[in-house]
Amino acid sequence: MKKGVVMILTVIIVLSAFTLFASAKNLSFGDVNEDGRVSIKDVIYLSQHLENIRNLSPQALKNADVNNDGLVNSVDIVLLRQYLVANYESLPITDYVIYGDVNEDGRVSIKDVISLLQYLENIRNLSPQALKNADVNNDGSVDYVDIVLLRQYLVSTYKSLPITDYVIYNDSGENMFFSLF
Ligand SMILES: [Ca+2]
Ligand SMILES: [Ca+2]
Ligand SMILES: [Ca+2]
Repeated sequence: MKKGVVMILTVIIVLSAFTLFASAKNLSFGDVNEDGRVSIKDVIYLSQHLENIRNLSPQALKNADVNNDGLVNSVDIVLLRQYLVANYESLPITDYVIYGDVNEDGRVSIKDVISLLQYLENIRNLSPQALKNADVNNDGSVDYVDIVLLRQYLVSTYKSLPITDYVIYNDSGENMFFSLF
């Protein structure tokens, strides 16, 4: 090989190695406190940021978007916690379900029952992620059975989600849901 060609190849290889390094640095999902690790400290930093008691650098904000959806919010905290207890193997986490979190605020509350009711009554649309979360019994469809089970979960009839072992003595769950109120 000619010396000139070798030189050009060397430059290309060095440059591509540098690019790899640079992009690796940009993809530090979960490393909110920028210490090069993903740990409980990152959950704390992210919580503090969302409570407006800590500012994050632009890089830290990118790292904090654990599900890579362009938003930094409570959902990222939920997923970061789950990652730390080894429910997920890698970051970012783009394929996930937070059962019951229909309004996508990272919590399961009465607000989710309301969002689901509005969806079932055709007065509100749900995102694809919200629809996954809304399938509380994990049967592939979002209907009144899910809202009955979600309501029961909130009054502690069930301890965890999804609820796959249950009995509802009504075909659709619709009458049962309205009888709960
Ligand atoms: Ca996010
Ligand atoms: Ca919620
Ligand atoms: Ca369902």
